[in-house]
Amino acid sequence: MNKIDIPSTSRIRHRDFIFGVATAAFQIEGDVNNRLPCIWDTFCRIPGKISDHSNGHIACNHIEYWQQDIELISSLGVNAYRFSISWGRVMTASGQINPQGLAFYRQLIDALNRKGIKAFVTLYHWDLPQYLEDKGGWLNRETAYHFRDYADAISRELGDSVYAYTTLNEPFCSAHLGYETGVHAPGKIGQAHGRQAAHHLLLAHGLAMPVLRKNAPNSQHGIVVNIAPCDPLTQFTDDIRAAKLADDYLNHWYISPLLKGTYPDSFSQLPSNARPHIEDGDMAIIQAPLDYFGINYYTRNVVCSNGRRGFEGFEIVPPKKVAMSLTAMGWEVTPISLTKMLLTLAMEYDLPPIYITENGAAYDDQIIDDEINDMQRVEYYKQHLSALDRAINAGVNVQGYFAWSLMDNFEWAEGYQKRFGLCYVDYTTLVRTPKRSALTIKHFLEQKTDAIR
Ligand code: IFM
Repeated sequence: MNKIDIPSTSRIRHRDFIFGVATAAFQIEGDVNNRLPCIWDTFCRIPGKISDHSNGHIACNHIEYWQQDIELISSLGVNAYRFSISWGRVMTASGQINPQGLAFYRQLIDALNRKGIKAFVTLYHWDLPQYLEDKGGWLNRETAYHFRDYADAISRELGDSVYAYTTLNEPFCSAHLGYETGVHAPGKIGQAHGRQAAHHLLLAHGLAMPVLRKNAPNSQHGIVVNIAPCDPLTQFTDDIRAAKLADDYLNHWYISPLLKGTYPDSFSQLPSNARPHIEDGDMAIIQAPLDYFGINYYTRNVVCSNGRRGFEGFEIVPPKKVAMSLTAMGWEVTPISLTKMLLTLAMEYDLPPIYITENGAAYDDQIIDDEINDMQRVEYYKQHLSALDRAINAGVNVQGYFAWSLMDNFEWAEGYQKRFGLCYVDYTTLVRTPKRSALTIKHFLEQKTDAIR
C-alpha cells in the first residue's frame, strides 16, 4: 500500500478535520427528463463543443444509484460529501418548488446525516435552466434575483439539515469560460459579456447570502472559487507585470470583490466598452460576510508578456513547455503552488476559514483484472496533502479538504474521456470500482487522531 505520509500530529489527520469527496449534479446525475433543460443540455447538442460528442443524459445515473453511491462514499471513511443541486430539478419555470426533485435531495441529505457524513450543498454548479438563458442568462441582472429566490426556496426547505451551503461553484468558469471565451455553456464570446456575467454572478452570491443565513442559521455559508496562481515565465519586468495582470484578471477579479468589496485596481485597464454595469450598493452586497471561503486548486498558470497593453498583454505559456509533470488534462502538477497560493492569500486578505473544496487529477486509467492502479493519482494526492499540511503549519486556517472526484464523470467540454474519479466508472455497465487512490485515502483516513499540533 502506497501510504500518505502526513505526520500523525498534522491537523489533516485530526478527527475533526473535514475530509470529503465531491461531485456536481450535471456531471453525475443523468435522468434529464425529470428536470428542466439547462444550458449544458443545449451546449452538448452543438456539434464540436464536447470532444467525444457526449451529453449528460445518463452520466453516472446517480439519480437511480444514489443509495449505492452513499455506501461507496461511506466505505471510503470520509466525513463529508460535497455535491450540487440541479436548479431545474427542484424548481419549476414559474419559480415554484418541484416536490419530486426536492424529495431526491432531501432523501440524499437525510441518508448522509444518518451516516454522520456532512452535506456540503452547492446551489449552482454551472447548470443554469435554459429558460433563464433564453432571457439573457448571466448577462441579465434579473438572473441574480432569480438565483436569490431559488436559494431562498431551497434553504427554507432543507434548512439546517445541510452542514454547509455554497452559493456558486467557480464563478470564473461560469463567466469567463461560459461568456467570454465560449468554451463552456452557453458558449457566448466577448470580454464585455464575460465581465458582465462575472458581476451578475457575484451579485447573485451576495444577494443569496443573507437569505441563506436567515433560513439556515446553524449551517455554514460561503462560496467556492477556483484559483490557478499566475507565475511569471522569467524575472524580467514585463513578464512579472504580465503575471500580475493575469492574476488580477483570472483570480482576484472574483476574490477581491468577495473579500474586499472592490475589483482589483487594474479594473481601470479594462476598455470602457467592456466594463460591467455596476449599480450603487452592489459591491457591499457582494462583500457579504462569509463563514468559509472554498478554494478549488488543481494547477498554476505560467505567464509571459506579449508586448501589448493592458489585459491584452499577457499570455499563458502552454504547460507542456514548462512543466516537469502533466495530468491528462495537460495541467502542470505543482503542489508547491498550493502552499504558496495559500500563504500569499493569507497575506493579502483577511481570510475566513478555508476549505480546499476540490483538488485532484485526471489520468488515463486502465482497469486490469478488476483493479485500477492509478499510481500517478496516488502520488498527486500525497504531494498535495503534504503541500496543504505545510500551509497549515505556516498558520493558514484550513478546515477541510475535498478530493475531486468521488467517481469518474462528465468532464464538461472533455466529455467522458477525462477521468478524475477516486472510483472508476465503467460507462457501459455503470459499475463503480474504487481505484488504488481511493484505497490509499481510505487507509489514510483509518488513522485519524485526536492529537494536533
Ligand atoms: O470537473 C470540474 C468541476 O466540475 C469543477 N472544477 C474543476 C473540475 C475538473 O475540471
